[in-house]
Amino acid sequence: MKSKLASKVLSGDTIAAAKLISGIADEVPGAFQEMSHIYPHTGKAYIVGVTGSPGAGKSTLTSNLISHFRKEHTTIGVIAIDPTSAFTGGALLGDRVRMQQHGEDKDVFIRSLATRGLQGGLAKATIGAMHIMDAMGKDIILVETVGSGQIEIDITRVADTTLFVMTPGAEDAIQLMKAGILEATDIFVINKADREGADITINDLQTMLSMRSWLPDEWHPGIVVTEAIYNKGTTELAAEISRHREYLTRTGELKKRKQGRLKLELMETVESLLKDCITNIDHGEYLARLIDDLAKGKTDPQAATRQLINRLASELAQIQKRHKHGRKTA
Ligand SMILES: Nc1nc2c(ncn2[C@@H]2O[C@H](COP(=O)(O)OP(=O)(O)O)[C@@H](O)[C@H]2O)c(=O)[nH]1
Ligand SMILES: [Mg+2]
Repeated sequence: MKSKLASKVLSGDTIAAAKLISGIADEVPGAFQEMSHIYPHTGKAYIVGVTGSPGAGKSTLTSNLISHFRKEHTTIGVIAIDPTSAFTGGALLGDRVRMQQHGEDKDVFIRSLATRGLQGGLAKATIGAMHIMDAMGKDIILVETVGSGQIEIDITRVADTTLFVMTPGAEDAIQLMKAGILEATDIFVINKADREGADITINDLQTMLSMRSWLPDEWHPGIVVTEAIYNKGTTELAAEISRHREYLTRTGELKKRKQGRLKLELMETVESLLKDCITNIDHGEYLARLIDDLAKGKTDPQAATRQLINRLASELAQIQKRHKHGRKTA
């Protein structure tokens, strides 16, 4: 039983990989154990986040990028977490024909994660899917998400290169600034340039970027103009991604981003473990009592926290004991 799924994944079995990703999304305990066999094989893939409003053309661009990278024999993983175009009835990424073509390519592995019903599991499932595709040997992993706080995973904190896809007239300057998109984006894509107003959008964006102050050697986000439905601008976009990748490598920033990603994952794992542990003490009664005491003014959040930490320490010690015991008997 142990690591059966993981070894299948490592040998390139996509059905096993899909099963493991679902296992993580559903928080099946065995899935996390399988993951420990996956981790040693990770750390090589390059992560590209494709963000932007629904309908901006993220999926079409993603599909174009897949075709482009495949010509260079680069192997690809795709994780789609766009709730509006998540895969329904066999239509992947809203582009049935082209995606079906990629679907037959064994070097392209596409996985859609529906946001519905996943909640707590989404960030874990996304990171897990990334590790799995990485361990399967995918060179580049494209993660499509609506981004900017609409769902719980902030891809800009996870990706090596973050693309923000906008369309003429859709996003105004203030919105970009308010959402912090300007700082979080490595490459701006102005898609649907066949539509009116692309020039204005490019101008606005350039003005905004020129108002920012830059640190020496800081990356200046590129602007790439595309018409994804006509596959125009794909080569330029791929070139800009490579230019950013070279920049990250040259400056040592790539290593920092990877470490940031690991830190985020570690901290989130710790946080969810501790929260689970706290809510499970005495089947939830301990926490309920503590909240009751707070409500009655018998304690305050600081004192309650100290009390909680003491109790947590003994709970964790027991978990550790059980874990060690479990290991010996396994
Ligand atoms: N006019 C025009 N339409 C486009 C372009 N790129 C994508 N679309 C269309 O915009 C719609 C949304 O595209 P999609 O890739 O699903 O967007 P997503 O929701 O961001 O993934 C689809 O009907 C596409 O055919 C483009 O460059 N020009
Ligand atoms: Mg989409």
